[in-house]
Amino acid sequence: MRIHRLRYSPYARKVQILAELAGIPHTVVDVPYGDREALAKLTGGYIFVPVLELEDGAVIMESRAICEHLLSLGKGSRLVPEGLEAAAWGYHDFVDGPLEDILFRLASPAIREKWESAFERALYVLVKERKFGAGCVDAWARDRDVLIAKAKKLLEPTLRTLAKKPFVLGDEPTLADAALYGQGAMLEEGDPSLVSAIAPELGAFMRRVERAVPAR
Ligand SMILES: N[C@@H](CCC(=O)N[C@@H](CS)C(=O)NCC(=O)O)C(=O)O
Repeated sequence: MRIHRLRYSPYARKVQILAELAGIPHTVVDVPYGDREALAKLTGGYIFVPVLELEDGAVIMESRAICEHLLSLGKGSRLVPEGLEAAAWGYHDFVDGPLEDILFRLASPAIREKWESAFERALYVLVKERKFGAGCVDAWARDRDVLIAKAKKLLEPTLRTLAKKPFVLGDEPTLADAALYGQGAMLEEGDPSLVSAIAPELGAFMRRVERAVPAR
């Protein structure tokens, strides 16, 4: 099984940590941002990440569908405990929706600077500006403090839970933690100081999730 990803993608990092937490053997393929020829050939034209490539050559696109597949394998089912389905998927959807909507804006100016080539930086900005309007990445850089305040507000209940429990739904990691981890990984990929600017506890949570990955 191969997970095709961009390092900064919160959805890709979510499915990667989910596979790791579930103990599902896999290889990570880093897609060059400016050259997605192989990915397009593999998928028949879909050039977003993550993409999960199965042993038989089948591909699964869309991170939610990839999570569903991973959860159906091996120890995956433990990551959505019986009776907590609504909480686990509901939190997952909150993270991938409203939370991501704030955090990707916060991370984007720093991620732009991380691309190696001028072409990749330009492509990254083009993709964002086509959707959010001219100058949006620069505007998000200026709005950093406002975005951090919004992120703090959205994460307030999560942080209250994490002050009492190691993971979002209690004592063991679940799909909910994988989703939140993916967002933290995106922020750290851009600028690690963003995580502590939102809350130092978030960084501690990230390391706790990594330590929860079973040894191979
Ligand atoms: N709904 C999709 C979203 C996938 C998506 O938007 N991926 C982004 C990275 S987070 C991407 O591939 N962007 C490519 C680009 O910016 O050109 C999922 O959950 O997998």
